[in-house]
Amino acid sequence: MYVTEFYCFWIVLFLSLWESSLGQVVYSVSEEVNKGSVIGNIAKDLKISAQELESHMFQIMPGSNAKYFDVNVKTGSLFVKDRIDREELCGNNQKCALNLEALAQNPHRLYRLEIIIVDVNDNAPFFPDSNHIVNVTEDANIGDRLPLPNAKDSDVGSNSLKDYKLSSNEYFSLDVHSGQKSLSAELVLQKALDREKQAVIHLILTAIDGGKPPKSGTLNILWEFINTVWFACTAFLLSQRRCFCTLQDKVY
Ligand SMILES: [Ca+2]
Ligand SMILES: [Ca+2]
Ligand SMILES: [Ca+2]
Repeated sequence: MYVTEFYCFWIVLFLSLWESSLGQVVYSVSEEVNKGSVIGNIAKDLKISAQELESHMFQIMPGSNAKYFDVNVKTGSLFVKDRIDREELCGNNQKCALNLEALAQNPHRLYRLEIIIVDVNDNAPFFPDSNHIVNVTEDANIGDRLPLPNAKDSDVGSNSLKDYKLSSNEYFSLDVHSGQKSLSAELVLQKALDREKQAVIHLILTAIDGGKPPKSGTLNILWEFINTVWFACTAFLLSQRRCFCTLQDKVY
């Protein structure tokens, strides 16, 4: 049978059987389970015997989701036959459900199955870049805020990004904001900066998800001071195409 004829056969059969479909059976299975994992016993749930499954040539109908599941007609077990990656199938959608049709013949019966894919915490939060360099003058005021890059987490619900933590330091506190779809963080200056005392400040921002156990990702934040005189001279150079200054800190 040619491929097009094969699919036409199934489409016609599907349409003719739609009215005789027998409700829907709902299962759930965690993503990333091993191939061969049993989701449920379809014979028991459809209230038919395993022997009838075999004699009525019970089978999962072809379709985009059929590659993930199969039925053992000798036992009635509905099992996983390919890797199920919730993130690939459903992205950020909170609900992830795959629909299947199963067919028994002589007499023809169509069964609809819904398989809910349960998220597992298989992704750690991550930042787009692992390093973040901040250039700042030491004239920054206490209370000044600096937004930080947002972390992302491909999981959903409680397995997604839940909090940020900042490494212990004497200059900055962390202010975390919860939006509808994202969690962001800002550094807030708590103590006057002094380049002579500490030329470089290295902080680590950790993004943590709500999984059990939680996963995390880190961002290295490096503060580098811009000399205020050099900063002013650079501006002058750009506008006047000339600059006469020395690189002395805080000289006006
Ligand atoms: Ca996954
Ligand atoms: Ca996660
Ligand atoms: Ca996941």
